[in-house]
Amino acid sequence: MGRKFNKVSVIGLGYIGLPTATVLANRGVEVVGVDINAKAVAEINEGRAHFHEPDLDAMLESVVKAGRLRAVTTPEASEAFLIAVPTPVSEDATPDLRYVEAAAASIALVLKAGDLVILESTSPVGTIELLSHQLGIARPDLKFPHGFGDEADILMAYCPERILPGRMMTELVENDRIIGGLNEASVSAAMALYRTFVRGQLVPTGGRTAEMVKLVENAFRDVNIAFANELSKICDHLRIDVWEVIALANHHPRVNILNPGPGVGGHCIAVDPWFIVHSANGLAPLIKTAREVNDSKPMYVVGQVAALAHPGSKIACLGLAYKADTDDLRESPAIDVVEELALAGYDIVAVEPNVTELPLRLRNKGVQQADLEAALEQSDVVVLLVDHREFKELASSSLEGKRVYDTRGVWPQFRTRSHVAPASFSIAAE
Ligand code: SAJ
Repeated sequence: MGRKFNKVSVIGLGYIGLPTATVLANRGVEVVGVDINAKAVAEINEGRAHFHEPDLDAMLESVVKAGRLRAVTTPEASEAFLIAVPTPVSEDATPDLRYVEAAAASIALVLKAGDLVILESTSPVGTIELLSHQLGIARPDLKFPHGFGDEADILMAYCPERILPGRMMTELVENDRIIGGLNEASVSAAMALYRTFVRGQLVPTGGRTAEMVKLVENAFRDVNIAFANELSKICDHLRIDVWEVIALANHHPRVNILNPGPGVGGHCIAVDPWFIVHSANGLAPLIKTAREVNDSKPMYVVGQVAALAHPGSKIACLGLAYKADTDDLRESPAIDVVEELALAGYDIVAVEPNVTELPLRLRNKGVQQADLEAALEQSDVVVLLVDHREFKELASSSLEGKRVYDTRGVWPQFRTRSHVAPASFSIAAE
């Protein structure tokens, strides 16, 4: 069975920490959630999440009501500390570890022999060892794994989260987890903690390997999406329907190409590959190029829309979120496209059914917000940026007479349909 944890603190109550704290509490553990955001803490203590995630609210309300989860702004003594804070990337693509370091500094004061410290945040290789050093300096009275190995009295592990926004409450329980300990005792303690709520397999390894595995998973997806985005440009040039090409190629038993879109957003896939590039000393040209291909896609979309529009066109931009059926606008390529079109002087109306107010950077550029029907009525050009359910279900008659650019391939009637080469195309062309 392994060790039993009665009280666990989760440091960082964001997109990963809050669902994890909730699921742990739902398994009967006393959970203390810690966050520096007092407003989020207050909302959580009323049983409400400060962001939308399917099925989170009901479970959160029940564990808060039952007194098994409470949120605070300062850490208190616990048996385990699970750190799930943001690890952004700076302007120059270097990892920014300030939140992880601040979280470690805040728990240092309440640590005691026998405690388990787990880092879940996506981090550059070497971060969990760095934390061990940092904590060792803050608490010279305790033995940490970097200096004492199996003799350490604080246990430390890196256990990356890998849940998909929109499916978090299911994936938290069902997904396999990588458990990367700094010594054997850390691995077995972390395995015991995750076993309280994970039904998937728990796979033990070392801390550095676990850190690399997490980065590799997201870099793999980024490279695959970059491949699809590059294909979409090539197919536009050759006037072939890229979605048909991909669907047909995927009939091959060993081919599985992802989907092109307006670019890659969110706080993970658009960020994490840079951690590899930064640490790879020039050995990651493919991963770096994939990032650049995906980052350049919004401007390509702007160019394609400009080719469809006239100088006075009113353009309806459908969707601002970073992906379908979410209200999450972080690093959204759709917002970049809308902003650039507004800067180019077009009259833009944006439709985002999942948010009530446009981001400031769009309001400042004169972008208007409307519901779907009103936006379509006013516009002569329609750009689909996010494959939200509402847009996929739109009747084709609503788009009659419009010039349409669909970045997600959800409206088959607007895909390229050419069985012959365009007049401008020659086999010898570059
Ligand atoms: N996208 C495409 N084409 C696709 C798939 C995605 O353009 O075929 C775009 C999306 O529209 C979005 C971006 O990529 O802008 C990322 O979306 P996503 O659904 O691929 O991933 P995230 O960022 O929501 O979550 C990822 C997941 N990682 C992997 O699937 C390897 C998730 O499991 C991780 O837990 C999460 O990153 C994370 O936190 O690291």
